[in-house]
Amino acid sequence: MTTITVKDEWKQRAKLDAETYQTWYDRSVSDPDGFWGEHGKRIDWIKPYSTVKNTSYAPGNIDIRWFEDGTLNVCANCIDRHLESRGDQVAILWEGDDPKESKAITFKELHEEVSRMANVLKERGVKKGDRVTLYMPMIPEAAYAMLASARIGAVHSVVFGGFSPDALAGRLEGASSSVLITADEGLRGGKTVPLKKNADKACEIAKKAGQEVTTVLVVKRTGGDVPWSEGRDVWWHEARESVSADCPPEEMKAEDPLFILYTSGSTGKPKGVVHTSGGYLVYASMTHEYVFDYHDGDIYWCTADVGWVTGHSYIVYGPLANGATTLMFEGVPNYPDAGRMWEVVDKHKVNIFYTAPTAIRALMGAGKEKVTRASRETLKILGTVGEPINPEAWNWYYKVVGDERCPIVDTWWQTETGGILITPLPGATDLKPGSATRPFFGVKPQLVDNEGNVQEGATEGNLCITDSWPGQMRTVYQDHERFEQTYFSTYKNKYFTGDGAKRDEDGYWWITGRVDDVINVSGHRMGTAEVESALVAHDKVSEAAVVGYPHDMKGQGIYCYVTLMEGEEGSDELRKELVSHVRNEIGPIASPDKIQFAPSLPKTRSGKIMRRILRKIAEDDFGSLGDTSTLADPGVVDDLIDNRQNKK
Ligand code: 6R9
Repeated sequence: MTTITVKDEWKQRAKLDAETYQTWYDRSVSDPDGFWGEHGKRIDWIKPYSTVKNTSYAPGNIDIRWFEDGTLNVCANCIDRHLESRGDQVAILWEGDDPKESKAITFKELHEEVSRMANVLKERGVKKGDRVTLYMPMIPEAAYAMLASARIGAVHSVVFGGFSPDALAGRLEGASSSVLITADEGLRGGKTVPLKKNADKACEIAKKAGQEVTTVLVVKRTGGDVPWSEGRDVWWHEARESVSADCPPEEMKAEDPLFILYTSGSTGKPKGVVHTSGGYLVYASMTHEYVFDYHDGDIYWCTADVGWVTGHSYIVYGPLANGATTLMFEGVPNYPDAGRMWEVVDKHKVNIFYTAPTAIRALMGAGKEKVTRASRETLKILGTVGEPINPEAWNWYYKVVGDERCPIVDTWWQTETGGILITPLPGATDLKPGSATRPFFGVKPQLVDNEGNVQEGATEGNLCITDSWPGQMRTVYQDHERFEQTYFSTYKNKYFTGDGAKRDEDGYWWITGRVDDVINVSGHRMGTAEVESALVAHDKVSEAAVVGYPHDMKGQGIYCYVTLMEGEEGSDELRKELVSHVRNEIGPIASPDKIQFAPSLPKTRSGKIMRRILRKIAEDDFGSLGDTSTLADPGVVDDLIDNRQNKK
């Protein structure tokens, strides 16, 4: 196994070296109050906190509070506090889908736009604690809307612009949100996305379910024709003219919610993950500074979408709290061609670049020349997130993109964790391709076996975190019981991540992927249960079981076993129909890759589907099916094998 030791150049530039990392880490876990009490001061508080950590993982009493008696405003921390020292510095550098389009927004301009949007929301009756839903393309107004909500103490819920009207409706209902911010259309890879049309459909569906949306604030992006509902719909470019450019930030408690973000789990509907204000911002800004070794003046680019947590913490909140210039990209990596990313790097002189393994794998396939035609000389740090990175992709990223000059930070974290938990620090951590390496400050990872026994030494197991960190989610929106059930009931007194991991002889962490029924398709998290319920909603389907299988590009692909209603015949046409049905129900990211029609599914005598077997067959690895004797009808398996869709 290759190890890349920290290079002298990295050390010279870096804020932290290996020794400091160790000293800080030891203190962060032995004296969390002292450590975080000090680092909590990195952001501005209106009223300083006097307590730091007050957290319990005790069964029946999951209670997580940080900096509890302090007050602050997250938006003021991301904008106002920089006005004096860097008002004319660029805050958001926007690169359009079309390479000819870009713009720069300074902190002063950001302050004005966000204040105006906050006032428009107020004018429409939005108050502290109200939920504002966003369904936006990657344009600066998406960040304005998040920050404007934070400014007035409203709680934003961003829904990825690729989700379907149904999915959006479910999230509007879930958050009882009566205000929606969207755009006429999005633009990605030269194609338009009908956001306003989808939003209208979603509002209709939500209304039937009892959740009326009374304001739809619409940003004009493409100028395309959109349906309009008088009284409810408001154009942002018109509304901004008639409000003041001054909006004093609301004083918020550290534990007041900042946002809800829906994410997939192994069962049921997506959960509303709730993050609060103080601890979240301390953690997002601190990880942004040290993981990316951010220095004043660096141009920082995270390619995520604001619809995911990475966009929240590492496009908007972390970087802006640190006064960074954050690049926001509207387009896709392969438009106009697969050299776009590196062209943008040169164009905007990007120093820190953060993307997903799936993008790296796709660009790898397009060949070296697309990379080498750009100089990339400004790059200093490269990062990845979202799924395990295979060593081939890691090496290509390191050698071809970074010319072996830039450390790679493979950052492991989750929507629930708010910020990065396991990662190298440039200048401090020797790298091993494919390993997320070591825990960040305050993070105590642990491996347990399926019975919950703690595993010591170099071994493999289920990844838990034994104590709280400031960026941790606080609850599932309006369902604290589900919060406990999902994360704290499998193994008592610890947070269970749902991931499997290995720890090697050097104490390095290697994330192996989900051990629950969550699959990770191109870095997008999805519950197999969600895809199953979309499938059975089709009137020709009686039953469905969905599993992931290894996919060269996407990391995991979606494999569906479908049992049809009596009298229905499986055909390629029906396959297509089911694919488009799932896309409509959830969104294009959930498109099934393989559909196998199965007269029946392998079940235990108590009726439980044996997914272990289905996974093996989907992987074309049925030589090791294990014990099938508990099946109600072992004969089912032969038919499944004969008709498998992934024959090698
Ligand atoms: C930030 C984000 C979380 C799941 C997580 C894990 C996988 C994320 C990873 C990684 C291996 C990494 N994951 N980063 N696996 N190495 N560096 O992606 O949040 O969308 O909630 O997904 O993604 O399986 O549990 P989210």
